[in-house]
Amino acid sequence: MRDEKAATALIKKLDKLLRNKMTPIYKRYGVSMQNVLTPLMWKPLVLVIGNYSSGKSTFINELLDMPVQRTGQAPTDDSFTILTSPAEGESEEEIPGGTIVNDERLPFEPLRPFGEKLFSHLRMKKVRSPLLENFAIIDTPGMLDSVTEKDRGYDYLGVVGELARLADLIILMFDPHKAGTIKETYQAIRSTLPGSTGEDRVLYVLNRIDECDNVPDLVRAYGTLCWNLSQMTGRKDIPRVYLTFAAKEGDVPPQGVESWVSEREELKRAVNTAPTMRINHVFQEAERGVRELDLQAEALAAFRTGFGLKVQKVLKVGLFVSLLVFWFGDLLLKMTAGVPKTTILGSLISGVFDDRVLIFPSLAAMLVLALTGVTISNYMFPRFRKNTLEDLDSLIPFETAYKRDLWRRVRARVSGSIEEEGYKQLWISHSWYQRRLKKFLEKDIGHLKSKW
Ligand SMILES: Nc1nc2c(ncn2[C@@H]2O[C@H](COP(=O)(O)OP(=O)(O)OP(=O)(O)O)[C@@H](O)[C@H]2O)c(=O)[nH]1
Ligand SMILES: [Mg+2]
Repeated sequence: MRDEKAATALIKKLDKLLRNKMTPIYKRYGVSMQNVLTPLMWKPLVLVIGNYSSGKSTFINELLDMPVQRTGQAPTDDSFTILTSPAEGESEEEIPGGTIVNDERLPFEPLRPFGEKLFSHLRMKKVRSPLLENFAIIDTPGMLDSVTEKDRGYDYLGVVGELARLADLIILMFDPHKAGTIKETYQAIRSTLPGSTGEDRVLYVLNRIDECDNVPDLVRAYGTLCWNLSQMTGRKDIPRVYLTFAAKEGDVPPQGVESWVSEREELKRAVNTAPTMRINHVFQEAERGVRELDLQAEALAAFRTGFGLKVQKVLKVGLFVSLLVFWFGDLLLKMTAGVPKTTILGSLISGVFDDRVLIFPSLAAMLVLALTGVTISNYMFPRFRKNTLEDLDSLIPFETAYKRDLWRRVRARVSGSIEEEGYKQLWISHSWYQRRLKKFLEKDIGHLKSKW
């Protein structure tokens, strides 16, 4: 059954499953579950991003069929606006950024670290609209070029990245004037947009095509955009690009672009699929979170095994030397210093065994073993830790690009665990945790997914 009620019930189940089975493992690895749980909260999210004046707000107003957002030429809006419907009994209102990021019922807590400067550019508008009951839409300030981007006073791309992670559907809007001019910003966005797995959540739109002088002009703009997109996504294939324009009521579309009138409607229909996209997204996020943890466990397991192998070698030598010292140490001492009178071997050969001959060899052998231990903990381990940290990327093999992508996210966590709790990591059976995580992915999540 693929309706919204079923979707909500399934998401609740996933939330419960994650909390019940994953909490101890997240705790063990010192990772907050917030990242994996926040996308499960609240309602489906549609994020609209793109360069300034590309027509984002105009499109949203059209979608909602009311003039909610301000529109205008030149950069108009410098705020992130979350549009949603008021709950039953609530009235239409505007909520400031500071309140939004601190509201535990909303998934925007990850924006808190971006600080006051962002909060003054963040708000929620509760507007009565049937569409907004199904999902929330986030209108964003248009991208400027990468240089001016730095003047905003907060990390704009960081915020966009965080919202993109939360969003179930992302509309990336361009316009013909700027299809090729701000490549740098697009590239920066690339690193914040969801990894390759999330690209199906992005709808690419070339808007305002009515402003192209003629069809060749449009083809040129489309070509430029595609080229930039391929640079940005690293994909060889060209994603579908919706070619749209805002038709004013009663207006006859300019000659040449009539053939694309229906694309605007198609885009709107695609936006309406956000609630069903949400299920895929939510599962993707949950799986990714668990896979990240698995990768962290794999890396720490490799750290543990690598050190174990080194320790084994040194221990073997230490043990060998301590045996030598045990059997022959007293003999050597007798030959050089004249004491002790009776050696362990001499006592054995003579057949008159005296327990006291064991004292010196045992103490000496223990001293060698203790020295081996000190060498391992005071010299070998710090060195091994330092070398591992310096060459962290070769700790584990990366068979797939996906794994490398995940690694980028967990690298800092692994490095932190090794640096701060390196010793502790040696005593944890990471492979046991890995087995549990794999079982969770395959059995538990797999089973739940099959119900959709
Ligand atoms: N010709 C034409 N003009 C459009 C179209 N869409 C929007 N506009 C106009 O372009 C201007 C900018 O539109 P907005 O919707 O404010 O653009 P925006 O992307 O929200 O801009 P910022 O909020 O500043 O980033 C407005 O004057 C709109 O009326 C379109 O498809 N064709
Ligand atoms: Mg706008």
